Amino acid sequence: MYDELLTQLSISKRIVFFTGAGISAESGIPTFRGEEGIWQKFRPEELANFSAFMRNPKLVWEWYQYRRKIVRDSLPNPGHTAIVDFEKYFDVTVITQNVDNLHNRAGSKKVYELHGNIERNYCVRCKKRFDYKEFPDTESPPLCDCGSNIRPDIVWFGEYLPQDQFAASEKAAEQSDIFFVVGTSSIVYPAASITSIAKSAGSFVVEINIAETEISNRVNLFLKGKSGEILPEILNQLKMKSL
Ligand code: BJW
Ligand code: ZN
Repeated sequence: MYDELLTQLSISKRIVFFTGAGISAESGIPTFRGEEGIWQKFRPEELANFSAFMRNPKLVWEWYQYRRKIVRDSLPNPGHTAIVDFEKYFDVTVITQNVDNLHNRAGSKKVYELHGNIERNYCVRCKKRFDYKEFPDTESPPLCDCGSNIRPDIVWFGEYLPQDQFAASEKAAEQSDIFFVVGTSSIVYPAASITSIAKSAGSFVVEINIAETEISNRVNLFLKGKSGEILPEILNQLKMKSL
């Protein structure tokens, strides 16, 4: 069923999985856009930028506490675990836009986080870092010793991505033999530009998504369906081939 892909895999060493909210949808974590997306209920301009946080820290903090609860009650799904299993055959890098920490919890070894991690916080002024477990039930945003608000370690709109994570992602994309784009609408920049870097460097780009996106007509292979079903299936076929 995936003959072309299996042939490519047989001559590949370095594989990148570039993931978005869709890979965690089957873990019960809502995506951002689309009919079931969280932006249908909550307005990004009120919640996902620094001025909104400074205007109404309580509202934004509460929203993240609510999201943290969903994440903590979720488990990695077969899509996340298939990516871990690919490590048995390839040098695997995960570049994720997700903040849910599920790739790390699944056991992936090399994970670059482009948009932060909901499990972490830091002080808006002195940048001291805090784990969310330090304030599990706090409804209002806690204050740092320096007197300033502590915020979630999430990259909001208009903010720069962590430079070390972005630079390492660009390098991994350039060096990849196969670049999987999994469960992302590919509309948020600069993260989405990583796919173009891979493509320009000659990587074989495979998109896995339940629906066509901005980039579907530019990839080498588009596989329509759930990542939690397609990724384990690719892995199964790979195992059969290498037996
Ligand atoms: C499945 C599936 C299944 C479902 N299996 N598939 C115009 C105005 C304002 C800003 C801009 C602008 N033009 C460009 C910008 C910049 C902006 C941007 O890109 N905006 C676009 C939306 C237009 N970017 C930024 O602001 C970035 N920073 C920046 O540019 O800095 C430079 C700068 C500095 C100073 C001044 C100005 C510029 C930062 C972007 C940070 C994004 N942050 C968020 C987090 C929000 C907060 C939170 O989490 O609480 O990151 S936004 C949100 O989108 C989140 C995600 O990581 C990101 C990407 O979303 P993703 O993962 O693709 O999810 P969805 O929902 O879009 O798609 C899910 C997909 O899965 C769908 O395709 C489904 O079909 C699929 N799917 N189930 C497989 N089972
Ligand atoms: Zn501080």
